[in-house]
Amino acid sequence: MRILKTIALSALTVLFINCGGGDKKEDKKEEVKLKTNTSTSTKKEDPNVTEIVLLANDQMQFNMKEIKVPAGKKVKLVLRHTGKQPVEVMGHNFVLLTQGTQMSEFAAKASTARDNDYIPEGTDQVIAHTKMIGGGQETSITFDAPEKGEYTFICSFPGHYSMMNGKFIVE
Ligand SMILES: [Cu+2]
Repeated sequence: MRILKTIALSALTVLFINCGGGDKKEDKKEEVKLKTNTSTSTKKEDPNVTEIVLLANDQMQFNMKEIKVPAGKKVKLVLRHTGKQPVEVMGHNFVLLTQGTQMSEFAAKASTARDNDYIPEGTDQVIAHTKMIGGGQETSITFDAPEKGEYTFICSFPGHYSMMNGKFIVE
């Protein structure tokens, strides 16, 4: 009897261990499934939205000097700060200016608007802008592409616009 019990117990133990192992495998499968789902959902593109990913770094640089988007559609602009510096030191944003706006004049006004995220209060010279972000952060805005033409985008953090500017072309 005692031997039988021991055998039964060890059989149970083996079963238990097997089950444990099996569960772990299941977990891994779940993880993979989740990852696959995420990637498929990001691939689902809205044909009416043009997505732009703009990078900014600790060297006061955007990775694009020119952004082209089609007219008559929405633009989703994702701004990603790939640096490490905090927002107070190396903050970046994306500000799209109306045509005819003097970049340097606007930047001078913006640099005094610290309490308003460096956007001049009540301005009519901004088509769209993101919030100011620091290293490792990401933000996005979605807006209607303005009418066909050439526009200027800048980062309005004090002292950044001369290096951080580019053309935004709607065609
Ligand atoms: Cu900046």
